[in-house]
Amino acid sequence: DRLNLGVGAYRTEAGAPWVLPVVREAEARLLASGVDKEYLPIDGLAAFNDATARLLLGDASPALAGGRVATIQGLSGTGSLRLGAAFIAKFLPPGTTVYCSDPTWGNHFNIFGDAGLGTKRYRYFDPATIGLDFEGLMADLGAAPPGSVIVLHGCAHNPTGVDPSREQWGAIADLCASRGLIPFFDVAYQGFASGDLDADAWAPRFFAHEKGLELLVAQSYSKNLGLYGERVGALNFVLADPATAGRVLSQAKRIARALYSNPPAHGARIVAAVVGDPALFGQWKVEMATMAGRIKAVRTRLAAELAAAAPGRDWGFVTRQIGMLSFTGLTPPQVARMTAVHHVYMTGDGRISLAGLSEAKAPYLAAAMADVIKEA
Ligand code: IK2
Repeated sequence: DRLNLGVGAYRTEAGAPWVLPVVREAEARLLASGVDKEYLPIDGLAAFNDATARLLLGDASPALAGGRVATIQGLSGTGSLRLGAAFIAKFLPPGTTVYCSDPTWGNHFNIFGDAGLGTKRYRYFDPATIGLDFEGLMADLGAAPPGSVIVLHGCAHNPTGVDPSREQWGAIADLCASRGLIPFFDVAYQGFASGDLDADAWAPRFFAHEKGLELLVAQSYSKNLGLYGERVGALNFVLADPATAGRVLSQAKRIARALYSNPPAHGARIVAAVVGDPALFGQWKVEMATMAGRIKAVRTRLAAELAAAAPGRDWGFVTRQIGMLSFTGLTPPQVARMTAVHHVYMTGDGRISLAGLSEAKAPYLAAAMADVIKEA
């Protein structure tokens, strides 16, 4: 009955990793076409960069039409964030601080810290409601010095699964505009969170198009296309004018040249093949919706099982949260008991990956959670 809910990677209902059939098909086509193993250009595969920027900003993006976007292929989400961090460290004024949500994906602090940048936290999660501490967030960002960089999770916040509402996003965007803060979106779950590529890119599109903000966006294809080990992603800069976009791309390439010379080709070719072919693109959307749908079904089942096993508590947060991760609100001693007694493995902060759970095992997890809550 033991459960590994620590790893943030998709698993099937049977608990196995899943190579998307659309990826297998794209790879078969690539192999048949006899692609070579030559280096890519420093900024990556042109067809990939075009596809990834359009996926992010939409086909009708005024920023893309205006030539105001600089896109460089990166080493998945992590490497794209790291490239952006290096750019900030090199070109923004010394002492520029990067604000990350409290809590955030732990690697954010490594990424920005290793680039030599100072980091601070802004309030995000309210343990009392297992929801967003919106007032704390606005107060902390409102106190950030102008020119600070604000890391925002585009959708499916890791680790909490708690996202701002569209109205709240609007207020955050207005604050960034009025205070001169620079948004840096981390988009690691586009299409994987809700099953809809456009819905999951709403926030960065809104900031860029409706509010006219300059911003950075790191993208990852680890989750939505299941390309974890291929390391495919991108860093996008949305800028005020095409001349700036040209200069920024040129400087980003200089940084990439020194860090890793040029990015890996295989995963980028898969993305370009899938997005560039209407049939494969349609198939990807179906397969993405399958993953998102399974996780939603697991959430629904777990919430029902928890309500039955521990009826004294409000378990509504399980279905309110989005994406594959859920902050359970379990304390460190409760997490320790989950592992020691029930063999349920999760991160020490009480985060579980619902991708590692099946509907069949939801009753076991609910019973274990009910037990540790009772004990504490
Ligand atoms: N940014 C965020 C917010 C992420 O969640 C991830 C992926 N994290 O992996 C899941 C986990 O927490 O166990 C990334 C960036 C980086 O993804 P990539 O694998 O594309 O570098």
